[in-house]
Amino acid sequence: MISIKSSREIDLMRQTSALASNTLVYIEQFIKPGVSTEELNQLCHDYILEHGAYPSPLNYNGFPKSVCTSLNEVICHGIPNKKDILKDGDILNIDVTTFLNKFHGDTNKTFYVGNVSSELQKLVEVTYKCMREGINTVKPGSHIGDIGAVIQEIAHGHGYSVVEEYCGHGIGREFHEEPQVVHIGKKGTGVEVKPGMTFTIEPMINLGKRHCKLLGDGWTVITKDKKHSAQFEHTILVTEEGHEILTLRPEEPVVFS
Ligand code: EYF
Ligand code: CO
Ligand code: CO
Repeated sequence: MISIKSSREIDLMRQTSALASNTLVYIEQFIKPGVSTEELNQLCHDYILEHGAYPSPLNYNGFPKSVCTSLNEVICHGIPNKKDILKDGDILNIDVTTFLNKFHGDTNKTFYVGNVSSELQKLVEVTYKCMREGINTVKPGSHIGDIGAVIQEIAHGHGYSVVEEYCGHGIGREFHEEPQVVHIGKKGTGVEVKPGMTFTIEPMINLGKRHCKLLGDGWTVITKDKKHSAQFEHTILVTEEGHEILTLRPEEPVVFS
């Protein structure tokens, strides 16, 4: 069942999503060579608690930390730890989900650590474009398959691959609700989009092949070929007119083309 949020529920979704977004803005100042992903996790954890919320990933299905930190060849669900020390040239995704007033808001961003090669900058820029063009398809009467179709076209057009095993998702009172938002697809297929739906779009784009490998810790997903992967994520509300990006940061354009 796909939940359609009431105007009161939408207001609560706006509040939790704004906090998730603000957490990414806050953490950026600390992302530099020499910092550990454990320190970044603690800073995010404290910030979220100070704002009256709970970090949704902590203890979710047994996940041990408050945010996911996915470095270089890590695709998603990287576990913050003391041994992962950022170095010049890394790319680091931080994925934040907040639980505030009984609603979840979910967003992530891939950050540059110091000076990043032009090859990796291109991967990150194209991944952002994939997410924004996927979001641009969303309006009443569009289909979930339209999102994946656009993402796939852009990524493949640049010689990149799209991860198929991990998806965007409905979000609200639950961290993960229906529908699944696959990042590949065909235009006009899948669930029809309706006002009041809230879901994430979170494409994971690989420099090399699409295949993944789950590490022995049971959480961390890496690229099988050990090449870099990038990701961006927003929580989206479907409106009568089109959509609203609930986790938009001040640095981002409202309209992207
Ligand atoms: C076998 C987790 C559970 N799952 C999803 C739990 O949607 C997310 N990010 O945008 C998302 C974030 C997290 C998450 C953080 C922890 N988990 C991970 C891997 C497997 C699993 O269940
Ligand atoms: Co997320
Ligand atoms: Co998500």
